[in-house]
Amino acid sequence: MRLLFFIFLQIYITKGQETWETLYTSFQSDDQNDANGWILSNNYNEKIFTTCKSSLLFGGYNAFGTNTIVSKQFNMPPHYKINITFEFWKIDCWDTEFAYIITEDTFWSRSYTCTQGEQQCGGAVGWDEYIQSITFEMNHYQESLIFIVTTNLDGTPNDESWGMRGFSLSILRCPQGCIYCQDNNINNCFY
Ligand SMILES: [Ca+2]
Ligand SMILES: [Ca+2]
Repeated sequence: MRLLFFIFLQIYITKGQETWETLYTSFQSDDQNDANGWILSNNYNEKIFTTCKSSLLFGGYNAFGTNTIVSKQFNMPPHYKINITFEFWKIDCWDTEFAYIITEDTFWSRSYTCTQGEQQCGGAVGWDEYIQSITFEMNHYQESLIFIVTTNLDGTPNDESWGMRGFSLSILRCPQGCIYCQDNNINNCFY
């Protein structure tokens, strides 16, 4: 029994501690400077932010819709895992169209309908808003990371639109001094 305990202890020490570190956040408060560094194409009515109920959204009603693409590139310190969390807001009358989120090799999609969620903003009851919490956690080692959000909507932005809020990017860093790693074992480190 005692031997087993020491074996487990040894494994634990060798593995080291994994502590998530938040590298970047945006759209968590009402600071409109948070759009800096994001690349935005085909937004509507020159709108970048809108208010939905009491939340300020990046995009939203009459702002992000058909053909809107948002993306951001991140320069990354040496790391081996990433975690991205944010809220995708489906706004108004989607006709089972899809939201697409692309992060490196990961492709996420989900379709939404007109009445999904609850009335919060934009068109009235029956054209409802659905808040989807999304988390991606994946192995990632490269020095840069690209994150893209778009949809296949085809209507006007006062009929079907979207926004996002609460973006956060966290990493597990390589051991100190390491410039490339695929885990946190110092013996596997490249200097
Ligand atoms: Ca609505
Ligand atoms: Ca449509």
